[in-house]
Amino acid sequence: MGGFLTRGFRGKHRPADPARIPPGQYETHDFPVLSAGPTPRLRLADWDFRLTGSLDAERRWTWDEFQKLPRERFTRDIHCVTKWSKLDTEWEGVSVDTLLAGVATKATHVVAFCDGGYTTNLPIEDVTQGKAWIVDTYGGHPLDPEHGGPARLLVPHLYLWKSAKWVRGLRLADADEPGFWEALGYHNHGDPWREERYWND
Ligand SMILES: Nc1nc2c(c(=O)[nH]1)N[C@H]1C(S)=C(S)[C@@H](COP(=O)(O)O)O[C@H]1N2
Ligand SMILES: [Mo]
Repeated sequence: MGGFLTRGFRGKHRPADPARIPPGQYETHDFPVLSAGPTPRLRLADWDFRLTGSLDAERRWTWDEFQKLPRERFTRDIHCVTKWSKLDTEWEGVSVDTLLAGVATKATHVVAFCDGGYTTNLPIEDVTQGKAWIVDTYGGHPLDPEHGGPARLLVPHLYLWKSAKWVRGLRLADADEPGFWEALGYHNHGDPWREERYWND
């Protein structure tokens, strides 16, 4: 009986700190899958990551080259526009800052492009200075294909539709242009703390 009484305090699911849940969101301990199409599958030998568009010269990393880049492990809260938030998710990957190091560009925006054709647009300030990564590891394991494996963009300070799954590169752009969901009515920016969910928010 003593165990029963103390279980609530020992349980692995602590109650959410309300200060960490953005307006209109609820906490979930699941990791829902939201994909606009089928999960693409490709061999790692066929994977590469590219920087294209408005820059001095295109950059390309094969999977093996990508694995040798400096990596970061970090824990962040993530927020989906469908209203779930998940706290303390653990990731590992390469900072977009690392990929852009030494690149000469006047780009103001990037468009992430993916296997399967999904795109999403972001101002360059939202993917630099420690705000975005190309991740291939979640919770200490290779990223599940349903969640974007082998690699996805992760931009945890914006709604999760900006975190493009199966990402294959970033196109540097001198002007903003809407990506897949942005063209269909999602907010162009997507800050969960400002509830930037849809066009008129
Ligand atoms: N390539 C690609 N990336 C994508 C999507 C998609 O359909 N295709 N869905 C986006 C949306 S709307 C959300 S909410 C998150 C969901 O990520 P999850 O399935 O890992 O929870 O992925 C985003 N990235
Ligand atoms: Mo979404």
